[in-house]
Amino acid sequence: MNKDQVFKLIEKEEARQKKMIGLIPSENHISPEVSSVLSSSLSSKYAEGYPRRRYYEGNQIIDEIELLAQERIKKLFNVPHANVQPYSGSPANSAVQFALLETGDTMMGLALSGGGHLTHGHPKVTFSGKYFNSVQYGLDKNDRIDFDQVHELASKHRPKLMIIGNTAYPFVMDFERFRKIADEVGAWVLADISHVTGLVVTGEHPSPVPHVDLIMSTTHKTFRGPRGAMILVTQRGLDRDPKLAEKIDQAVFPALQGGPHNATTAGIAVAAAEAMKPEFKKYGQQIRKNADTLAKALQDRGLKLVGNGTETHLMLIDLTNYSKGMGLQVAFAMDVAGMYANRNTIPHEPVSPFYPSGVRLGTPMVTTRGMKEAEMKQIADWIARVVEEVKDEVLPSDKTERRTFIKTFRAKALQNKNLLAIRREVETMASKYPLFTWGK
Ligand code: DSN
Repeated sequence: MNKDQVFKLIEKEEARQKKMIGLIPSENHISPEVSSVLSSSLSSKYAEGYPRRRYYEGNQIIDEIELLAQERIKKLFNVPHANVQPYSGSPANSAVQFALLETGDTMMGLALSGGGHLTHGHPKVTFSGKYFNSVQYGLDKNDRIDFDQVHELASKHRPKLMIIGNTAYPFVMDFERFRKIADEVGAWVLADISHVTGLVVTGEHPSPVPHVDLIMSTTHKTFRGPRGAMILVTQRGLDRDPKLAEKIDQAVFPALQGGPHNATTAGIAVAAAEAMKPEFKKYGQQIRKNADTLAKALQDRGLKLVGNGTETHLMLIDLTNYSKGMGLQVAFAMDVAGMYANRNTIPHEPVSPFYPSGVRLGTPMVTTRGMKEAEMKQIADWIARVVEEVKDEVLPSDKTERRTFIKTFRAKALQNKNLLAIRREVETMASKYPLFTWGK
């Protein structure tokens, strides 16, 4: 039988990933073991409910798998309860909010413009901004979380839930300081550590466990597992409300979800076992070394970084010294040149999320492939050459002219000889690295 067209497309996608360099901080390459679990017969089973409390028969083995995933995650993070069923980060954050808040209750989160997430209360367009009274905090003049503002807003609005978490904040999160403020107003604290979970496991980022009630994390970023999420309840959270774990479980199922994705659950169990290995510790350390090296090399080449650097796996190039709204042009040109990243707003974004002024970069994927400091310097050099190539492509201030400008810019960039020359160099280097390695 001829292979379905989808398989040909998968081969193409794998080839694309191999010959390009992935710099999106929220992506990673999974191990062959996680990958094999994801395409197993576990996908063929319904398992609504929780282990030993299912609504379908035939779940004896699925129960063992889910219990194994729970046990490994609890051990890894040293928490008394883990729910591994959320389909992804946004449903998991909604489950926490659903478990703790009533419609109209007040919650606080880091604004998107400061590197927070949509589900942390972004107004108008998200459930968290629509159904709850959302108060958003931001960054100080050094682009760090503005704890004075957090304190002021918390005292004024007395939120029931305070979220500390990020998607584009390059610095370490001070959970202890956040907790102290939350305690003054009696708020629950949720840490969304999706981006830094792998770094928390390896000790490269402080753990939120002693300071928060709940932790939410996706499992596919620095944790390097399948696309999914988990909600952890800490001892502190359980001490405050012995029913907290039960409330979380009920919010995930039946309140918000149906049957869990069993193959993903198994993938989380495998990823947790991988994260316990000494090699994973080295992986976390190398992510950080690579991030520091990439950040410094970019700055040496004259590029400006938000907050002047990074303390994690990610960094944001601030392109406003060239012109406002340059993120799309640079991210597109990088893609033409063989390196994929994403355009991103910068703190106090002067244009808009669609035409932002920054590009977000991260080192989890390149580190998984086995690249080290020397390769980071080379990548920084290529990025600087890309920026140089497109820096005069200024976004029109007239909104109606923007679409035509972008269309013309894209067509030109695809033919740009210098970008295509960089692409050949990138491909030569990238093709020497497998997608996944345990490193040396
Ligand atoms: N989409 C994720 C990221 O790129 O950071 C967050 O949900």
